[in-house]
Amino acid sequence: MKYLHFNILQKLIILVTLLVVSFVSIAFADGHVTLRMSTPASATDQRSIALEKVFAPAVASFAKYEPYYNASLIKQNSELEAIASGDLEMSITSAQELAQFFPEFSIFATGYVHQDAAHQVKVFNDSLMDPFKAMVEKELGVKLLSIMYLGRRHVNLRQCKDEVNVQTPSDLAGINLRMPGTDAWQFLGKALGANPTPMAFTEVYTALQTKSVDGQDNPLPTVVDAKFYEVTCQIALTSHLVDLNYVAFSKAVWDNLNSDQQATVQKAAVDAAESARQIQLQKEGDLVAFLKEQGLEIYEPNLAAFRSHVQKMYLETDASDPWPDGVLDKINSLGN
Ligand code: KDO
Repeated sequence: MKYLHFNILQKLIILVTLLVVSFVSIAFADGHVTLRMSTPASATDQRSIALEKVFAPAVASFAKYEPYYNASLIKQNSELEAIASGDLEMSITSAQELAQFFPEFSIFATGYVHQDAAHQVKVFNDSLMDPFKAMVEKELGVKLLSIMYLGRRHVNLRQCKDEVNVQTPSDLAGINLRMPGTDAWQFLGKALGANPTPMAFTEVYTALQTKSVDGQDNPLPTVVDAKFYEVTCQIALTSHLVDLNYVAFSKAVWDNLNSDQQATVQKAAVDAAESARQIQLQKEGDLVAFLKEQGLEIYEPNLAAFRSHVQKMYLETDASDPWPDGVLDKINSLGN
């Protein structure tokens, strides 16, 4: 009997081939690819609803959409690694998460850069995004299919206005403001004048309730969806970040779809984002009244003071060093 002898390189090639073949065949069981989507968002968040109602039915002839909410499959900020290693097919990711791998992405996570939902879409569809998208695809194996609108983030505190009256960044001195746990988020918290505390989204309600933080920042629809209004007293409408998430999709899965299926996935992601954006915008307008009825104090601080302080913090420190030349001007030129 003859035995086959392989050198280390040949063994590695065989192992990688086996892994890829088994991954692809698992992912394509029953002729349908399974698209596991993990997010810290709840099932009632508009982005989750749009993906279920718009994305999933559009791809149903060849893909089974399998959502996991409240970070129940993959913890917040680890989704991109999970897609890269084949443990996940989809996520709703942030520029702050991408900045962990590619510091240039922090430009899209910077306070007072995006002006509104329409500006975000223009920026995402402009050729300025091409090198950013190509880098993520090549180096992480993740495709950014569309841009979702999370909303304008505001400062939401446990303390009432008679205790903390937020007019300028100096009023946030010493305030323990929960921010998500990546560098780009923490820097934004500092730029607002607060003392940022890193924490996963799923822990925020309890942290507010037990007073282990003073506040958090999120758009109004999130404040309502996560019921933060039950454990806070005021919202200062700082609008410090017109927040976005990208629909992230596995490149390995994409490459195994035919061109019609790819076009269907692409369109479904854009349509889902558009549907969620319209509802989110409507909610942002409507929810002020609801939150006031719940007893929250809602007011606009000195926005010029916040904007100039935040912009100065980015431009006058090394936070803006990774931004490629000319991109900020290009983003600004696409706004009003
Ligand atoms: C949050 O952790 O505050 C945040 O709003 C950050 C977003 O990028 C996004 O991850 C979001 O949480 C989750 O989708 C939950 O809404």
